Amino acid sequence: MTRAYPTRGVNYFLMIVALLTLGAYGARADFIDNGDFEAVDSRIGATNSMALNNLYWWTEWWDTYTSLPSETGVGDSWTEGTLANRIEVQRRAGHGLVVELDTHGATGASEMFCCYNSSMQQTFEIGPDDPNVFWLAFDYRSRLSEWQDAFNTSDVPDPGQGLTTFAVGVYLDGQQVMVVDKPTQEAWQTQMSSEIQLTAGMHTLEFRALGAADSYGGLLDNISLIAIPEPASFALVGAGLIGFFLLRRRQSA
Ligand SMILES: [Ca+2]
Ligand SMILES: [Ca+2]
Ligand SMILES: [Ca+2]
Repeated sequence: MTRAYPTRGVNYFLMIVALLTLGAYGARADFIDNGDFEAVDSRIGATNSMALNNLYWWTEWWDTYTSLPSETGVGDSWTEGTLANRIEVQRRAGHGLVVELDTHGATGASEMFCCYNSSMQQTFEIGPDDPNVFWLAFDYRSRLSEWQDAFNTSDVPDPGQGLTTFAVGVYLDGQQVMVVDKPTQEAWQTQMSSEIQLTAGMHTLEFRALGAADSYGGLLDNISLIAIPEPASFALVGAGLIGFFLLRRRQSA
């Protein structure tokens, strides 16, 4: 009989933490849909006529699309943003599908259709009971080596002259909140915004290619908008943890 009590204590504790976590995150941890671009279907690309679910090294590993599917198939998909001109999807080692917004244009891969700084956006809703403070996080890397191979130079493009060709701008409701421009960052690196305040209602997150439009840009993956738990929730979890360990110490003593 005495052995049953600690086990039940642990279960109650886990249940309380789960409820607090759900409460803190408004029942979902991420407000962006298909941020890793792994939701695919048979839609056909505009440049290489490749189905999105058939981008592989042994076929054609990239194409451009006017929109990308959502995970559920309804709502919250990525669509062309204010700059339009297609969303370029590529398959990259270790990251599956990723996006590069310095894209080729419509049908035909000839130079006259290359290149456009394009953009993509997603509209999402913050509910009345959701948190209002967020971090935006996403993975980024540049294509410096590939750019150097293509242009037969060891230079970093546009050194010290504003933005390089690998720059990406991030906009919330049309306002720029981040610019990432790291030409020598060729290993994937997670970028993190400072705290972002968002009121309840509809919002638009947009990514745009900046710098020169030359088909080489910044690669993007794993975009997420993470709710920051409110201090009260942290305090409750902390109090629960302290109570739990005090209980355990007393029982083991
Ligand atoms: Ca991915
Ligand atoms: Ca570029
Ligand atoms: Ca490109």
